[in-house]
Amino acid sequence: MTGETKAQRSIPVALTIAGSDSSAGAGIQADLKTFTALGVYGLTAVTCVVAEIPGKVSRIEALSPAIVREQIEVLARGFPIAAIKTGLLCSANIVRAVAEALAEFTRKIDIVVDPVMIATGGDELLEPNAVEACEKELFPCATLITPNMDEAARLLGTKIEDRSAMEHGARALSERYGTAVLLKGGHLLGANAIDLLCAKENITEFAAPFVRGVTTHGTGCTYSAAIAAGLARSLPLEKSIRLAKDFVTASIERYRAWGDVHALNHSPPG
Ligand code: PXL
Repeated sequence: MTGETKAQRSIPVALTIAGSDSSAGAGIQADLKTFTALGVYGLTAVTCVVAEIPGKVSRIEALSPAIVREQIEVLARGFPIAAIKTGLLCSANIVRAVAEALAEFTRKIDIVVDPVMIATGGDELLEPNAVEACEKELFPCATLITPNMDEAARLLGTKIEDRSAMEHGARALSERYGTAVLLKGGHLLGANAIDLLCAKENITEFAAPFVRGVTTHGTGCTYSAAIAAGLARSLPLEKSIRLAKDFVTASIERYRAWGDVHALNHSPPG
């Protein structure tokens, strides 16, 4: 027995609904490591299993929509879930099952939707007809959606090539889906990785030095999980994003390497 009090035992709970990445840099593995590092107890609802090594997806197998939904429903009955994130949902039927299961949480707890479509290595992860299901059924449940530039371009149907287009894009997506949008700029603007939050028509910028020469995947998963961890700890949205951005930047800077194989390092901050 440790000397922990009851209050110290009951840490905030966050749920990730995402795919399994066998290489453990992205997906539910990244989410769980992130939740743990940031002082949150992580629950998982697995949507699919991806056999991969960094940079190369070998095979994806989806689970049935029924088992995805059941994981969420039993967890919701058993735990005081304080925030949820979604990652790779794989198929339109899984998107619909998740949206149905999340309906009871909408506007009651924070839901961060990372609209994962394509892996960093370029492999398609989401079935094309699932994008429409996300737009119609899932995004309306979200507190925040976190597209990268490729995902935003796919949703908007136009390329985003400079900062003013980023701002325009973030506003357009926020208005269209009635939710806050964090548009992740990646290396678009040179030395800094700049993300723009559009929330209630206000734009806020989040910047960090762009870390070069590291071939990692899973930064998007880690970022959205870290935001959900902040929200689960009752931090405001902007503060959650700031801390999450610092955590992702540190995870890249402290990357693990085995020869040419690199992976994010999700150790606790500090
Ligand atoms: O980084 C996107 C991503 C999300 N989720 C899973 C993945 C990947 C990338 O490979 O495997 C499960």
